[in-house]
Amino acid sequence: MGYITPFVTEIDFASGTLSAPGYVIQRKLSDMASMYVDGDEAARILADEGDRLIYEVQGVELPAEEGQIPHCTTRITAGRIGAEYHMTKGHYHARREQGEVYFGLSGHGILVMQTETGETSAQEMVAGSAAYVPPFWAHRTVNAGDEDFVFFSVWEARAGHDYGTIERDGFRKLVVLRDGAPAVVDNPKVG
Ligand code: M6P
Ligand code: ZN
Repeated sequence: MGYITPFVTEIDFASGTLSAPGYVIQRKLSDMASMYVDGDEAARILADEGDRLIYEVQGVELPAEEGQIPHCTTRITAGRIGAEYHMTKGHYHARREQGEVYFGLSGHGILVMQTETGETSAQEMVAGSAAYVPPFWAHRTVNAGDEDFVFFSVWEARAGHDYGTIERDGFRKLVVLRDGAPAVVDNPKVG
């Protein structure tokens, strides 16, 4: 195993900014337009308003080896694509038996999860919420508020990200604005 000396990272809860990020990933609408149920509205926004930042991940860089514990923040901007709130791409772990922990730092989110056998779950997250993503559950976070939603994540280094299964199958549940409030509804495009 790689030898790592101890370190501390300072985190700004409002923005998710790390004092010394090992990497920063930005996902824009153009990176994930096809994941929103209203593809026409995603295309209209890209054409009329230009690209927009959906979320940013800042993490510490660690070797992808057994025993290492990667951790990062994610900041999802406020906004919607049609009725659907800004969200992450979402993924299964390549190693399905690996779980993950999320901790809310600021704002209001909904953690949407599902299994390959058809179970679904949607959990509210605010500052101070510790959410458990059990093994075998795909996970996507959604900003259900009107300010940035920021959370901290911790997982095992060999879990790996499987995006392809979600890109192919989608999530069964969407988070949309309905009657003036966020609502978790069935995805009409997933049977
Ligand atoms: C959380 C963790 C990360 C993940 C990030 C963004 O912070 O689960 O591993 O990268 O959310 O989600 P995604 O990778 O699905 O875009
Ligand atoms: Zn994960």
